[in-house]
Amino acid sequence: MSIVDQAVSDRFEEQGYVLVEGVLDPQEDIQPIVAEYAELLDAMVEQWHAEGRLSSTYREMPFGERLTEVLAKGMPIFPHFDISLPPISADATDVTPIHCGAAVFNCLLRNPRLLDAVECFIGPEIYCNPVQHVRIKPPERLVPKAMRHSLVASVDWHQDAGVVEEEADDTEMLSAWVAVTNATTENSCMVMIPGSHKADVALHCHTYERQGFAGSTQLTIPQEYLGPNEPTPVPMRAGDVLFFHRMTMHSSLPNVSNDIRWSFDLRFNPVGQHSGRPWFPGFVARSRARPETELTDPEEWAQLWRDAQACLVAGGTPAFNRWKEDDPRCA
Ligand SMILES: O=C(O)CCC(=O)C(=O)O
Ligand SMILES: [Fe+2]
Repeated sequence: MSIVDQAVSDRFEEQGYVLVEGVLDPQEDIQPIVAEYAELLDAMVEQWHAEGRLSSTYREMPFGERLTEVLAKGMPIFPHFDISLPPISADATDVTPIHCGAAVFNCLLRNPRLLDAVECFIGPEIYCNPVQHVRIKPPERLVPKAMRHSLVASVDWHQDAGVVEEEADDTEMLSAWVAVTNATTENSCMVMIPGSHKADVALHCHTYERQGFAGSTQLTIPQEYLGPNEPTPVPMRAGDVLFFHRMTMHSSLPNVSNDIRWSFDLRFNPVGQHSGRPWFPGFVARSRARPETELTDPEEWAQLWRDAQACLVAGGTPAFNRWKEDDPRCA
């Protein structure tokens, strides 16, 4: 029986989100991804140490502590970790880093168990939408204030439809939030507003108290637009996936624990629909009708991002932001 049965899809329809337990296998799926990031962190730390920017390599520390230590020292590790370019493409230069690793591609984006579940929600023609991030959140108190952006610290109320272009409002974009570590109310789990997906795109305002990624503002739904339903935290175990609708209002809690919280948020939509960030490359992750269109090579995926980057750098900035900074409703 599929892990997404009728009860699971009914819950998704009703609440706008549903937790599916044990989608990823700790050994087969999660371990290679963790190893790939450990290698990447190691390479960056060695480089910064060799350049004299770090006084130690912290080689003896476990991954989470080492990452936290390096961040606390002000090293900008997150652009090297993320699996997308910065959302505000003006920030992309020809040296903007991005992580397009084989383990991320094979064990996550094209993970057959994950795609089986995705197929139950959006059907068998599955496009891997390029709006995707890794978020490894250290204990918030240990992160320098200037670095507490949305990949590192808590995230305020928004809908995923609100952070992509308007042309994707009708795209059946499914968000898949994958827990690499356990996520708890102490370490920054997600908080969802049940039923909020039944409304339209709500007003999002630029907030200056919280940072988006790479110098952008964070987009936030003002309190009075959140509706009457009680926000519900969703604790998860490593390997679980939280699926949610593009209109579901959600946020995440601050990490007040002593350890990192690690997730990937991915998005999938039926092939042929607008991605919402057309200057970024998605790919066909599964097609039952035309299997020959599936992208199967992680190197090709990496090349798509390099090509997109070159294009952005050469062509200037696509005007991306549906929310005006001077919207009078946000005053
Ligand atoms: O992981 C987080 O803190 C927020 C993630 C999020 O907003 C999303 O997955 O759409
Ligand atoms: Fe989101």
